[in-house]
Amino acid sequence: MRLTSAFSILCLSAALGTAFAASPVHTSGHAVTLDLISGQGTANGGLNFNGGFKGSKTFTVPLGSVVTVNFQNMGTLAHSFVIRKGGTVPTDADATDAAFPAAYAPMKVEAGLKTGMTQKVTFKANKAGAYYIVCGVPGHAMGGQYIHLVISKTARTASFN
Ligand SMILES: [Cu+2]
Repeated sequence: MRLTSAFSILCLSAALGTAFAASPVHTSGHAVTLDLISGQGTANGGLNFNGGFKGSKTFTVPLGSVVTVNFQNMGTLAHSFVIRKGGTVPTDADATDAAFPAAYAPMKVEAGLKTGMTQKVTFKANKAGAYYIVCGVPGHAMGGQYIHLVISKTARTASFN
């Protein structure tokens, strides 16, 4: 019973934390949502995801998660995203680079989404490893618009750091 109570308090704290800190990740069983925001603020001249660029931020999700990406472009330029395999620093990305079916947006990755537009995609994170989230608008990856995504065998909840 004590464990159950502690867990309830943790969950309440997590819920409150989400409300106040606007965490971009949420985990509910195997379902994970990532609020991926391009052009959030002026970091790297707007060529960023959630304020991160050149790999300075990392989303982590548990292996086996069904990941829904709520993508929103808050920047002044058009942006897109592709989840592609980690390794060599990405210099570009298009839909054919996607590491999982549907792990990109919009359909015309190179054109991107205009300011204020949103798109939701869902994919199954069924291969553990290191990935990049990269903007596919020409020049943006070269300019540093990429962050990390880790699909983890050990993580129990999604996180953003
Ligand atoms: Cu971009």
